[in-house]
Amino acid sequence: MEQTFAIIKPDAVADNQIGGILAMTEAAGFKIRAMRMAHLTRKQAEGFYAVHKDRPFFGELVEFMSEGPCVLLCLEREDAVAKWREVMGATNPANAAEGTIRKTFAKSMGRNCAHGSDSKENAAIELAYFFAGNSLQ
Ligand code: IDP
Ligand code: MG
Repeated sequence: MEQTFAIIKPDAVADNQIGGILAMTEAAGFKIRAMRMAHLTRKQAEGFYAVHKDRPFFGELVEFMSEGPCVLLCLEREDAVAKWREVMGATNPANAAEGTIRKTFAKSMGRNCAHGSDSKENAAIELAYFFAGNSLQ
């Protein structure tokens, strides 16, 4: 069974959308294998999104991801990485398909309510970044 890493981002937590997003997650066949709330420091957000450090939106992204608490998740199902990207929808909610999490809850390209790993390799790296030593993995 495959695992992926997901975040319910600070915009969705602030807007009381944790339950709605988790309901859609479970309805899509994911098992929640690990979950905790965290208020990321700027350093943690910078480290997590280091791949984007040269992009023009990096400062805004780090600011957003550390503005309030988020929910960190280890999700499991068959084909979890690709399936979570599908259930989450496109980065820009304006382009996300009907019924996806981002279409349902996200407000903008930047404040887009959820994160999902983009490959199995990155899922392993991201899970280790936030759930190192967790026995549920
Ligand atoms: P993804 O989250 O769908 O994988 P990425 O391209 O990896 O999208 O971008 C990471 C995050 O950076 C996005 O989820 C979004 O929060 C933010 N982001 C991406 N592009 C922009 C942009 O053009 N303006 C502002 N924020 C952006
Ligand atoms: Mg990405």
